[in-house]
Amino acid sequence: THAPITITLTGAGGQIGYAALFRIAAGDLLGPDQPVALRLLEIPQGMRAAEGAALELADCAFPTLASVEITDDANVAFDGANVALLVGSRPRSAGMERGDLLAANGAIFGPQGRAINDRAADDVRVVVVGNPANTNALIAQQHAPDVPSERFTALTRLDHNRAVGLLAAEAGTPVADISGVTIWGNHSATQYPDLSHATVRGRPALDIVDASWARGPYIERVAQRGAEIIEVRGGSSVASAANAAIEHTRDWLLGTGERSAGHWTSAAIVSRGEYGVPAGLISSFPVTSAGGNWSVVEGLDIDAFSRERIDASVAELAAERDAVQELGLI
Ligand code: NAX
Repeated sequence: THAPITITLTGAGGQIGYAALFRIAAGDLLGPDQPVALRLLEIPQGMRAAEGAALELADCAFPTLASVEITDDANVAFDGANVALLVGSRPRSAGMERGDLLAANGAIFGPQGRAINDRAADDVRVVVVGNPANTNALIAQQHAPDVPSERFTALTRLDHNRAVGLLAAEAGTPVADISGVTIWGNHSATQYPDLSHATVRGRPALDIVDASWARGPYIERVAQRGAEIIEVRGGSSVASAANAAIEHTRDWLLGTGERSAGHWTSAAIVSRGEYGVPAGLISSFPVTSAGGNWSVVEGLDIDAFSRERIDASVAELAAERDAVQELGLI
C-alpha cells in the first residue's frame, strides 16, 4: 500500500468543501489504492461546520481516508501538503468595489501563499477555486517564491465542462463525442469558450451547430451558467464545482492520458507567453497533462474573432494584476 498523500482543503466548512470532501475521501481523486490525509482549513466562524463534516466523514468509514485534521492556522494546514485546494475566499458581493474585493482576497491568498511556500511538500500542487480565482492564484503564487510558479493554477474546468455539456446538447450527441473545446482567459464573464477547434464525432463542431450560435448565445450561456444555476436551483453551483476541482486535480496528477489529437481540457495556468498571453498571468488555455505537469496545446490557428475575445479576457486579467500590484498585494 502507498503512503497517504496530504490534501489541504480551505473553506472546508462551506458548500463546495462539503461536496468535495466526501468524494476525495472516497478515492475519487487518486483512486481506490491511494490513501488520503485531509487537512481542513477554515476561519474561526467556519470551524464548527468543518468539524461537523469531519464527523460525517468518520461515519462513512472510507478505507481510503487515512486521517482528518481541522485547523484555522494556515501554517498547520499546509504543513507537508502535496495538494492544496484553495476554495475559501471573499467573492464579490453586490455593490462591492474592485479594490475592496482584491484587498480582502489579498489578505487571504497572500498569507496562504506564504504558508504554502514555507510549509508545503516539495511536490505541492495548488488549485485555486475561490473567486476571483485567477487573480487569487496569482497573489498566492507571488507569495511563494520558492515554489515553481507552474504549481499554481486556477479552476476553469467547470467552465470547460459546461461548454462541453452545452455543445453536446445543441448537437444532440453524448458528451463523449465532443473534443477540442477550449476556455480561454479569466474565470469571469469575459471568459471565451471557443468552438473553433471543437469536433463532434471527429467532424468540425462548426459544421454541425450554427456558427452564429457558437459565437453569440453559446458564449453568453456558458459565461452566465453560474447565474442560470442560481436562478433555477436557488443556490450557486456546488456539486459541479466540486466535481470540476476533482477532475482538474486528478488530470494534473495522473495525466490526461493517451488521447486522440484534439482532445484536451482547459485550466488556468501560468502563461509563458503562449498565444500572446503576457508571461506570468494565470490564464485559461487548452491543456494536456503528463508526468504531473500541464502543457499548453500549441499551434492552434486563432482567427480574428477568437483573437479579439482572448485579448479582451486577458486584458481583464492584466488589469486585475495591475490593481493588486498598485494595492501592494503582490
Ligand atoms: P461558501 O461560502 O459556502 O464557503 C466558503 C467557505 O470558505 C466558508 O466556510 C468560509 O468560512 C471559508 N473561508 C473564508 N475565508 C477563508 C480563509 N481565509 N481560510 C479558510 N476558509 C475560509 O462558498 P462556496 O459555495 O463553497 O464557494 C467557495 C468559492 O468558490 C467562492 O469564492 C465561489 O465564488 C467560488 N466558485 C468558483 C468556481 C470556479 O469555477 N472557479 C465555481 C463555483 C464557485 O462559484
